[in-house]
This record gives sequence, C-alpha cells and structure tokens, in this order.
Amino acid sequence: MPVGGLLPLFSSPAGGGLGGGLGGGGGSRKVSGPAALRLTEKFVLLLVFSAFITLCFGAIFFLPDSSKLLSGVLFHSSPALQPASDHKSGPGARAEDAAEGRARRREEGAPGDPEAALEDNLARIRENHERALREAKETLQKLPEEIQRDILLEKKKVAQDQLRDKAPFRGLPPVDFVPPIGVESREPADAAIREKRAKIKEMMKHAWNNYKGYAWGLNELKPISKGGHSSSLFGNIKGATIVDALDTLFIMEMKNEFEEAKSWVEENLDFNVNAEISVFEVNIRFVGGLLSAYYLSGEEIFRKKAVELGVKLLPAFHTPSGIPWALLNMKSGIGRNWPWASGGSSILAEFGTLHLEFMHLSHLSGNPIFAEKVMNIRTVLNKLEKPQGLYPNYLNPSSGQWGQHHVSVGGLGDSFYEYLLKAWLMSDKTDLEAKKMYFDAVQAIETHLIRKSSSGLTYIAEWKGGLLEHKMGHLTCFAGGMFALGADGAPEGMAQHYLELGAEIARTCHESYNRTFMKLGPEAFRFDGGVEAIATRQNEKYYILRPEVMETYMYMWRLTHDPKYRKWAWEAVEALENHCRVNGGYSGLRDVYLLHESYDDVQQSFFLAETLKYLYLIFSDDDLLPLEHWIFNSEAHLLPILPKEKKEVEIREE
Ligand code: DMJ
Repeated sequence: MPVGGLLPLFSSPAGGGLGGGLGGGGGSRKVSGPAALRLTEKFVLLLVFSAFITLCFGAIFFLPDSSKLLSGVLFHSSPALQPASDHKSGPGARAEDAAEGRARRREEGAPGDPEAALEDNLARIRENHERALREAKETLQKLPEEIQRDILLEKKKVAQDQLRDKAPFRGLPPVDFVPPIGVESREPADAAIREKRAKIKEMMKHAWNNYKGYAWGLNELKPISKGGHSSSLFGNIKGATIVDALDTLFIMEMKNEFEEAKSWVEENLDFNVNAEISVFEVNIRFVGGLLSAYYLSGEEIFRKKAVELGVKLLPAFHTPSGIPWALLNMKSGIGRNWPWASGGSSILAEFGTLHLEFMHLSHLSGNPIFAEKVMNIRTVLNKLEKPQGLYPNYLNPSSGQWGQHHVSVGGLGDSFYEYLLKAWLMSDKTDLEAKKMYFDAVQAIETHLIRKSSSGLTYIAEWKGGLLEHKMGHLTCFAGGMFALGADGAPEGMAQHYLELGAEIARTCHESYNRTFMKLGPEAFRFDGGVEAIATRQNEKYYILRPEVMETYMYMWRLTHDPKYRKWAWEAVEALENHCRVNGGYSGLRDVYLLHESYDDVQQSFFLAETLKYLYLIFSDDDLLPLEHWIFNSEAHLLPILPKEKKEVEIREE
C-alpha cells in the first residue's frame, strides 16, 4: 500500500488530522501563492518524514511479533527455546504436555508434513504482515507528539511495574497457620476398597522410589532407560517430580518420603536460573505444589519458596495489556510468546490458569500485587466482545485483541474455564463475577460445541471460526468433573442438567478408554468418518499417563456415589499395571490400540501429582479432603477455600 494511502492528510487539503493541526488553524491552510504553497508542502513533507522515522523506532519496540517472525518463522526457532518435543506429536515423541497438547502441538496438519509446515509459515508471515500494516496505519494517524507521549507513558508504566514487583522481596510477614481440614485419612470400612486403596499407595511408592533411585533432583524419570528426563518447560529449574509429588506423599501418609522431599526443597530448589520457562507450567506445578505443601504441613519453607517464585514470575505481566507472556527468562525477566501461537498471541488456558495460585500468593504474602495482576486479566477479558459468547484461545498481549477464532475446552482453552468456576468456589462463593463468566461461557459452549453422536455419546467438539471439528482431546475429559462440580451453583432448575452433562462426558471418556486394546485412552478421539470415540490419526493414539479421566471419575464419585465410577477407575488401575508399569517406574505408551506396548520412556510428574492422587481419593472416604473445604488446582494441588469473613491472613505485628 502506498504511503500516501495511509495518510488522510494528503487527500483533503482542508481536512483535519495532521494537516489541520500543523497548519495552525483554518486560515493558514488557504493557498495564497506558489511560493507559500511550496513552503507548506516542504514543511508537511518534513513532518511526515519525521513521523515515519518515529514510527520505525516505535515499531522496533512495540511490534512484538517481528522478533517472533524472525525467530519462529524465518529461523524456525532455536530448539532450545521450544517447549520440549513440543511440536512432535507422533509416536516416538514425548508429545508431552501442555501447555501440552496446548502449547506444543501445532494446531493442524500432520506433524512432519513439509507442505503443511510451509503453508503454516506463509500464513503466519501474512498474518504478521497484515497486523504490522494495521498497526503502522494506526500509528501514522497519530501526531508525532502523541506517539512520543505514548512511548514515554509505556516506558514509565514498565519502570513502575518493575519497581512495584521488587516490593515483595522485603520479606514475608509472619502468619498464623490454620490447621488443615480433612487431612487425617481414615481407613475405608469396606475391606475390598481398603485393599484397592492400598494398591494405589503401592503404585505411588513404585513411581517415587524409581524416581528417587534413578533421577533424584532432576525433573522427571525415564523409566525404561533409568535416568533423568528434563523438559524445557521448566528451564533450568529442577525437581519437578519432587514438588509435584509433595502433597500426594502427604495425603498418602508417606511421611519419610515427604520429609526427604522437604529437605530437597530446602537445600536445592533454586529459581535463580538463566533460562526460559513456561509461566503456566511453572505456576501450576511449582507454585501450586509449594502452596499445597504449605497448606497441608504448615512448613514455612514452602510458603517462602512459593512467594519467592511468584515474585520471579511477575515480569511476565509487563506487556501493554497486562496479559502475561507465555515464556519468561527467569534471570532477565524478558518474556515472549510461543512462536507458533496465532499472531504472537498469549494462550487462554495459560494466562487463564494463574488466578487461584496468585490469589493465594497475595493471601500468604500480604501483598496485593499478585491478585491485581490476575484481576487485570479478567478486566481485559470482560471488555472484549466474545464471538457467539465464546472465548477464543488466542489473545494478543500487545493489542489486547483476540487472535485466531479457535475455541476449545481441551488444549489451549481447558483450564481457563476450570479456573473461573474454582475462583468462585475458592472465594467462598463471593466472587460473583467469576461465577457469571463461568456460567455464561458454559452456556455458549453447550450451544455451539457440545454435540451427541449417532449412538448417543455426548462430546465436546472444537470450534474454528464457526466450523466444528468433531474431535475431543483427552485433556477435554476433565470437563465432566467441572460440569458436575459447578452444578450446585447453576442457574435455577439447571443443577440436575449439569450433573447429567458431567455424567455423559464421563461415559464418553470411559468409552474412549474401553475401545482401545490397552484400555487406556488416546490423546484425542473423533466422531466423524464413521467412528465414535476412537483415535483415527496415528499421532493421536498415544497415552502419556494423563489424569483427566480419573479427575472426572473422582468428582462424579464424590457427587453421585454411583459405584460405576469406582469400577471404571479400577479398570484404569489394572490397565496402568498391565501396560504402563515397568521395572523402572511407569511409562507412557505410543499407541494404545497396539497389542504390544511401545513405551515413550517418560514418567510424567503429573502422574504422581494428579493421576495417582485422584485414584487414591476415589477409593477413600469423602472426609479425606472434603470438597467444601478444598479446591484442586489444574495440577491437582490443594488450595483451601478462603472463608468469607477472613479474606486476608492474620498477619502478626512483630
Ligand atoms: C497437567 O499438567 C495439568 O492438568 C494441566 O492443566 C493439563 N495437562 C496436564 C496433565 O494432562
């Protein structure tokens, strides 16, 4: 587009904008002779030129995607900066997690398909290009003084943010520890249930002892090759399995192991690393794990470490909108987004899964900054128009506008919805804004995404700019538990409906397990091309010890006591023992439809944090961690409900 086309100034000599402003009022814009005209022209040209130069400077600082364009598209991003094995999702890939499926799987196309990758790259270049043009056009319409003022304001805001972020370093106030409710575990009265529960504890011991034997202090265990596995999701932070397992060890009363883990945290857990981490992953696993360990045990070290880590994460929020970056260098405090994310966007499930932990960080540190950061995310979201009431998975942190309109209750979207519901519950049901956002979102999801297959299986499809993809991810299976947990607060007359919806999703996910040879569910299953609840693509047939289906069974069991949930959970225990258990721990599988195991050789830390914890709870009495007192974060870490009358901790004067 020619520059002139960007400048309304030239098309209307009498017009306002830059021309009017600079001409010194209506009179001076009159053409009074050739010499005067030349002078004005020169003057205006000079101004346009200087505006253009300013714009170029501004662009260097404010067009966040240009760096991504270079690193992610032209240079194909350095592997060190990618989430581990992220973009491989075929057999052989760890296809790990997170932002998993989320952060790592490319949205479309077979991995490794060069044509698809090329097209992807071109689309991204086009998208970045168009956005850069749009932003340039907007900037050109501003007066140079305005541009300069914006730059100064932005600089000032970042400097202020940095100053404020330093405040929590001044030390933690002493607090009165409130003894936790429902952590003493009674043995179940029924002998068969007791035995099953003991079996799950034995599984935890097997997973833990092998981790301890072969990978102690590293992030995860490789159970086949018997060594450590590290994922770039945690940068150089170490000990993911230890921190993730702390609360499971505590509630299973594995006291010696808990003490070992605590000593490791005291002596070795270090966040002063010069590496890039995933803000979401570090938050749910490390901040969540430490908070949970503190609330269960009252050990100060966990509170101290949780707040220390929270402070380290604050620079991720230094963006024009306050929507945090996905990735953060823990030393420099420089953030950026995943190179593959639509138009340089942050991911809904990532920035939307900080709320619970950050509210507790403020609660335990006496510093409101953490709560302010996550409440601002909500303010940004509430100002935005939602297509059909749905929340797209991508949001640009610079413009504060949605990226691509892709909506999912699985990868990229999932725990955002979970955290809306739990924010309301955790606030002792006082956070009515969160409640409204949750039920409005669920209503839109029901209308646009939830469908029934021809044989009557309810599933949650994905929405891409109005078109449905009839696929459901393993990650999406958590939603059964979420619908059931929220039923109680549903709009009038809807409670039973949501409980039933939870039960239907549980049934569908059970079918996805039952229709495989190994009786463990695939990463994603489809409802098209004549199949129902079956993975049809090779790169969707793996199982990486994920917890979501056990999570839904746990809520359904607690809320209905229908024995089928214990039966289904036990089927999964048997399948894990038959197919995932190896000498050196538990391994994920590359294809759950095969007759023989092909191992991925990773014991995910969430297997200890979530899968085994949910299974243990299914075979425990309800008074172990009662749902009226505890909220599980997205990694199954425990956070107590903050009672109405006591929103801040008792902070004692020293
Ligand atoms: C866990 O890390 C968390 O549950 C996260 O929210 C989603 N995925 C994994 C387990 O599958």
